[in-house]
Amino acid sequence: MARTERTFIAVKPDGMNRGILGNIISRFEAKGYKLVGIKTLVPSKQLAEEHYSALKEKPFFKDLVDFITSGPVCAMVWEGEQVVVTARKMIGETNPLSSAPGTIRGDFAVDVGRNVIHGSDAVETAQREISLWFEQGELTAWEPTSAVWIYE
Ligand code: IDP
Repeated sequence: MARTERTFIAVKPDGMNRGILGNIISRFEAKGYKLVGIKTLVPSKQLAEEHYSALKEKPFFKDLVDFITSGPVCAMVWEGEQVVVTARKMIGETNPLSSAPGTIRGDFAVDVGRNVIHGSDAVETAQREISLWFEQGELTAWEPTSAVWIYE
């Protein structure tokens, strides 16, 4: 069922250090999505390189891996109808200066290398990223009492 679609969201070290994790979580909660996994960690180089493996030929790959491993990341899994594409809309464009006000990057970031948040770009990518960052036992299946007020 589409309502059980899941996406992987990570608040990067810049977002953590700037104290905007709560604001970001609030946006996904207020939208009506369900948090099914959350943890903080400083990612290993191996995890970061695997996560961004599609970008390994890019000139900014080393800086990206150095940055994402430089401090805490809050890794999350959010669930709900069309959550992958909707989260990307809520996040904004890769370049924060191209991101509309009201989006997370539009509201909180300037530089592409400090764009505060990651969100999976497709359902298949989300599945790969979730299994990379989380063990099965770290995810919680639950039904919020608010579900009847969010889904018809
Ligand atoms: P996305 O995060 O919007 O999905 P991707 O193209 O997958 O964008 O790139 C992953 C991350 O790599 C971006 O969020 C950004 O932090 C960084 N990045 C992308 N393009 C550039 C660039 O041109 N210069 C520096 N960093 C970049």
